[in-house]
Amino acid sequence: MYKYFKKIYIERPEIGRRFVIGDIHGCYLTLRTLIEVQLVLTKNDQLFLLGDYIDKGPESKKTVNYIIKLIKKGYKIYPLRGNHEEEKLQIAKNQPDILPWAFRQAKDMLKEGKIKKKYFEFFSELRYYFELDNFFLVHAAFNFKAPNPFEDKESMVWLRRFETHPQFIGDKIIIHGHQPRSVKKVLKNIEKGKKVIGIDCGVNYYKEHKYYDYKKLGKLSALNLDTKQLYIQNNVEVY
Ligand SMILES: [Mn+2]
Repeated sequence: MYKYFKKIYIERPEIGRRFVIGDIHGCYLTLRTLIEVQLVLTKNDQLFLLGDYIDKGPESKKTVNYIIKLIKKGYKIYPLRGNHEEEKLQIAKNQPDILPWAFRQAKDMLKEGKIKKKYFEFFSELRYYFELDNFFLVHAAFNFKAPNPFEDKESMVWLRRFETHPQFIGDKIIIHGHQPRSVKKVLKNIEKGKKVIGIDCGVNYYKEHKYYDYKKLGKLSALNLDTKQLYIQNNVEVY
């Protein structure tokens, strides 16, 4: 169904721009605002998504439907797999009886206790990483201790490590999500020319939280890979 997901190496578009958006976590209105108002995405552009489309925020199903709809309309969308999608597939395979619990924040993505076909197929076809001319894109990180980091799928969705490895990566910059950080920190890393750049600005951490400083988070960001401009969208969800 989503055949072009099969490609790992994605060539630069002829005339369009290239954007990457980090963890969306059910923030459908925020995503739409970022894409339609700020980026004003066109069908010439490429848009890479770093995974974690569901949970935490209010609109998991709408978020995934929106992504699928953009793809069907002919937008060049390249979605990666996050740990939240990976986890749901694993549960469907190994412990289907706990699916209602796993989807407690996205109940309408289930039908009779199973993941609806549309979403099961979409999750199943998500790639773990993309390679571009100057970049590697991944949800979490690469495990450079593995014999072949590109085959260590679990690490690509779960690992929390921020390092590069010229032997595997060469000069390319790794762009990832998975761990929220402040806009200030993201901008600093871009400016310093860091080889690993996390762009998850914790869109759901917009109010007091045990671990995260919500005053610095609660944003969804998009990075233009070529100009390095960072677009910041505040959380606009209705909870
Ligand atoms: Mn994650």
